[in-house]
Order: sequence, then C-alpha cells, then structure tokens
Amino acid sequence: SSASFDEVKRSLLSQSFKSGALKFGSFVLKSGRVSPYFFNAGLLSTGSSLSPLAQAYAHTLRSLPQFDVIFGPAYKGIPFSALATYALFEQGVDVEYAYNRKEVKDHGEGGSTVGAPLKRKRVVVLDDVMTSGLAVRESLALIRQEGGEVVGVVVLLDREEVGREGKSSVEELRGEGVEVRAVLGMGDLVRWLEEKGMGDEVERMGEYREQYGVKH
Ligand code: OMP
Repeated sequence: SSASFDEVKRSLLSQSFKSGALKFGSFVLKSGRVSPYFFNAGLLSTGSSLSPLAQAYAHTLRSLPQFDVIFGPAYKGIPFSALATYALFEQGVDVEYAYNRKEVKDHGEGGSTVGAPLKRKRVVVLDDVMTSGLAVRESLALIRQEGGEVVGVVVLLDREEVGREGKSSVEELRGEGVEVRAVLGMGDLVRWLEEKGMGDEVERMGEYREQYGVKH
C-alpha cells in the first residue's frame, strides 16, 4: 500500500541522514552546479539501510512496463541492481541483472558488460542519483550498443533538476521513449526536512530549486 511505501521512504531518509549518505552544506556536482545537499548512496552500507533500499527499488520497478533485465551501471548501480533483483524474486518476479565494467576486459570472456546478455532484451537502468541525466544517458547508449531495448530508468533519488536543454531531465528522457521512476524526489527531502524542523536547510533547498529545479 502507499502508506507502507511512505514508511519505507521515511526509513530510507533517516538511515541516509544517520549514515552520512545525505549531507547538507555546499557541494560541487558533476554538472558544475553548487548544491546545498549531496546524496552519496555508497554510504548506504549497512543491512538496516540496504533492506529498505531493496524494498523501495523493487516497489518502484514494478510501476514500469515489463522488462527482462535490470542494468546497474558501475559502480554504485552494481550492488543495488543485484539487491533489487533479489527483492523482486522474493515478490515472485524473476528477472536477470547485468552491469558494465569501467575498463574493457580483453582476456577471458572479454567484453564490457557482465551478467545477463542484453541482446534483444527489455532493459531497465537502475542507478543511484539523477541530476542532469548525463550518467543515465551513458547507460542508455551502452545498452543499445549491446542490442538491448531500454524500457525505463529507476533511480533512488531524482534531484528534480533541469537537464541540458533546460527542460526537466525526466521530461527529456520521456521524449525519447524512456520512462523514469524515482524512489525519492527532491520534494520528499524537503518535506522530510520540514518535518524535522530543519528550517535553514529548507530555505537553502528552496533557493537552489529556484535556480535549477524543475518548474512545477
Ligand atoms: P547527472 O549525470 O548530472 O545526472 O548526475 C548524476 C551523477 O552525479 C550520479 O550518478 C552521481 O555520480 C553524482 N551525484 C551524486 O551521487 N549525488 C548527488 O547528490 C549529486 C550528484 C551529481 O554530481 O549531480
């Protein structure tokens, strides 16, 4: 139910804050934007944070069109896609997963992807954070190059920012036939901060949103 999913999201947010995965301050992003917050999903490293994470990914994946393979881009997408594949199986949904190497391997089985072959498969990209959508686009290119059909993208956090063309990153991808779903949006972060009475952070988030946020 949506009530229990809200509970999972709340638990994920408190785990993220407690572990230092979710930080407030001043951070330079990959896009060059200076952000009042940063989400480092690599610090979600305990069983008690990976459990709600896996549940949340599984729940969100089930809202996408049917797919065969979850593709987790290196590095953070790798453990997360394995966890999501396992969590889906526990719910009676059996899919495969795959991931890429950052370095192309020229011996043994070779190639730049590991796990399920992508050729003629319906593939979903599973990643940690989306800002401008650049990282996601790199995965789309790789999957298509391997002969897979991208049917969707799932991220843990959609920062709800504008992409390279000034439109929302999600809208830009939808325009190319790729549906994006997120476990958490920047709006969830703001609501959570409000609940915790963290007024200074709420204010800085609001200013950042004015500059780079998707217009609602
Ligand atoms: P885009 O490629 O602009 O969508 O940025 C997404 C990537 O930025 C992620 O895959 C991360 O490597 C990194 N990132 C975070 O991990 N957390 C953040 O809060 C923000 C970023 C970022 O640099 O935008």
